[in-house]
Amino acid sequence: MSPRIPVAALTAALVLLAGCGSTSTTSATSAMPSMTMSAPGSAAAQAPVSGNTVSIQNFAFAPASLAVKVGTTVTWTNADQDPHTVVAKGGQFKSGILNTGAGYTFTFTTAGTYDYLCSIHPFMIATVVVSA
Ligand code: CU1
Repeated sequence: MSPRIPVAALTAALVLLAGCGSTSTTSATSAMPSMTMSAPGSAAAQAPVSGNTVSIQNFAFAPASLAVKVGTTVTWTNADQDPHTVVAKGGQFKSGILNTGAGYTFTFTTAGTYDYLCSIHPFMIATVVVSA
């Protein structure tokens, strides 16, 4: 059994959303996706892919699990027509809103597993695995 996404993290993201956009307030409270994350092949279940770029496309991060060495600068690029963000669940990094074609970079200086999501679409989850 792999650990599931903490509901608290999703809730926090939804609360953040509600704070900056009144239109989503009602849906945020009524549409808690607590037990609906059983889609086949969740982000955590996929084998990490080596590289230093992540594409944001079709409301997903690709690869969903990226493997890098300490010191690697990872670049995310939004290839969708909709804006997205890149936000570490643990707070280690946080992009602004990335419109179509916009990018964000972060250099990983500490080994570890970094779960992140798009704060606009909290169902968009992915992981960067940083090794020494
Ligand atoms: Cu998004």
